[in-house]
Amino acid sequence: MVNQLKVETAYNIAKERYEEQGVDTGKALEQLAKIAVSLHCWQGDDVGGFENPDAGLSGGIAATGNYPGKARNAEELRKDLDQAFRLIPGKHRVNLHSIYAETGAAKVERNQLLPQHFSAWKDWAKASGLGLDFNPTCFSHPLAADGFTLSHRDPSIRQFWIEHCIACRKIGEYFGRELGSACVTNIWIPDGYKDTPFDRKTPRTLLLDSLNSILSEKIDPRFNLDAVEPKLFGIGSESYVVGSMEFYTGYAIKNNMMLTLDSGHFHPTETISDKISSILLYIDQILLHVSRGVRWDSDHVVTLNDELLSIAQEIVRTNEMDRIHIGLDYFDGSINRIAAWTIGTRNTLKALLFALLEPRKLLIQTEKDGDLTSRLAILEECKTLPASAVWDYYCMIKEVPVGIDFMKDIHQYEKSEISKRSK
Ligand code: RNT
Ligand code: ZN
Repeated sequence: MVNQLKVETAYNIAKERYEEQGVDTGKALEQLAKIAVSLHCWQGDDVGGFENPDAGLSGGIAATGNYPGKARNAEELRKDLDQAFRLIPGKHRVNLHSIYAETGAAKVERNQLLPQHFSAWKDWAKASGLGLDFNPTCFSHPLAADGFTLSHRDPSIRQFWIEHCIACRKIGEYFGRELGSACVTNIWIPDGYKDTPFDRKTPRTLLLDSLNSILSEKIDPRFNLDAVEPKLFGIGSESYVVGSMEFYTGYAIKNNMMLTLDSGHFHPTETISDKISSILLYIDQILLHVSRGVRWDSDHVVTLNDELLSIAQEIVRTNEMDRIHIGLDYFDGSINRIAAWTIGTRNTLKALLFALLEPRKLLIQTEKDGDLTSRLAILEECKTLPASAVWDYYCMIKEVPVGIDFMKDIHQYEKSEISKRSK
């Protein structure tokens, strides 16, 4: 166990160091406590869902690894999320996909899904004080088998997915109304071609049409907020993705809705951090899917790397925290899945804290004065200020494990719960 007195002593020294820079660590912690991160339920079972345990994952995304003991049903998944939340400081949200419906013994088609199929999730969220977010699942389904959904050339297949997305918006509305916190319902589709298409325009025209049908019914934004998520390429859609960045940016601006920026969805050297300040000039709110791309995969566990720090800095420096929704989106089946949630979420919060500890006033003034030498010097010094002491203290006061101690709880849970699950 980490010694509490040591954590406090280190914090007090750090507090003084930050004060010298004009930074109030107490205020930074207050601000951090207000930020909710939406944990993606799908890390808990490798994007499997409960519709059909034997159906594979499709849509150009892949979860690899066979770490034992993944959640086999909603109860286990909620139990695992509860465990992760015991290790993550603050109050957060959970992001669900439609394949996590609980339909009992009945087979319910995706276009027939109703709020009642998510009432257990809602009850659980309510009891734990969590907000919920939602996603239509336009993949891992026979009608998505050829790689097209909302932009399919067959009108009946397109209609099925339109109806699915409409059903999902209503479920989002139900979550928002029941939980008193707007649900973000995010549409991502895998549609695209492996090889160079001749006609890039037709599928985009069809997608535009489908989105118009899905969104034609207005829903109170206090309950449901709609988002669309672009992507550059997927596995099997390397040459062309219908829902590209330009397509959805245009759509979101024109239709006054949210744009989702997934950090794994761009060219390997292209970052989402630099997009935030521009997009916020034209779009009211954005949803982030914080992830980590590695070569062709867009969904590795989030680590405390330069891009995560830059994303957090942009969220804080733009001073638009209320307009930026932060969600996570990665899936790793090769490690303990609760640890994957915990590590990625703690990293995201840590990065936000580091950004909140920047000497904002000083840097704004320095930049205004045109003193670019000092700006560089200050930014570099900031990197090694004792932010970790502030983080440890935050974990302590939020009553979650300090430092690597969280792994003890993970090992314990592994023994008492996960190891007992058979395949
Ligand atoms: C896929 C998108 C999408 C999915 C989830 C499961 O590249 O990022 O957000 O990861 O919907
Ligand atoms: Zn995503």
